[in-house]
Amino acid sequence: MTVHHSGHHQAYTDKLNAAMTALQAVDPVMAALPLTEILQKLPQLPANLQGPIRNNGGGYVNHTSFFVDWMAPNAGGNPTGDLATAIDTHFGSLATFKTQFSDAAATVFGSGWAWLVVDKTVQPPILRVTATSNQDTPLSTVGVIPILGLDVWEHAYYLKYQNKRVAYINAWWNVVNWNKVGQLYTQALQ
Ligand code: MN3
Repeated sequence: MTVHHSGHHQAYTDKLNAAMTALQAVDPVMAALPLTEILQKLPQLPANLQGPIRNNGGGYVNHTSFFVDWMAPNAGGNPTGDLATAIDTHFGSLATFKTQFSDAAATVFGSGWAWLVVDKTVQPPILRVTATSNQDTPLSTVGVIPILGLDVWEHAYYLKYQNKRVAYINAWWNVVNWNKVGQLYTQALQ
């Protein structure tokens, strides 16, 4: 976790800051928007900055949420309240959801993420599992709000789990901070 945070996450942050400085110089109006909005307007950015902001901006937002919100010591267990009800409604059961999510994480080819998102592009909103490649983020789609994500880049697990991604995924369920995920679920619906 220390290497992941102070090494990999920091590198995305530093490179994003450099790209934002470059954007500020050519399009200060765009550069003043929240990062999520900038990621939703990638095609409007200067061509030379689209890749750096997509990769490092995505890396920044994915890791910021991932580290700060979604894991906690002595966590795990089961979701409660409205989130638990919603998982049962949209997936049938918690076990089915966990299987779908774990499968999505295990089958990302190369580097990427698995996600539980609130999809507000349909009404009423639904919960669904999805995956992204590299540092692409669900937040780049207007109306799609990730409330839980799992980093399956090898940099997330190679020190402890070597090539055993599935063992890492299975262990990760023991540190999921369901209280926070429940709060994000409630916020996403507002
Ligand atoms: Mn990572």
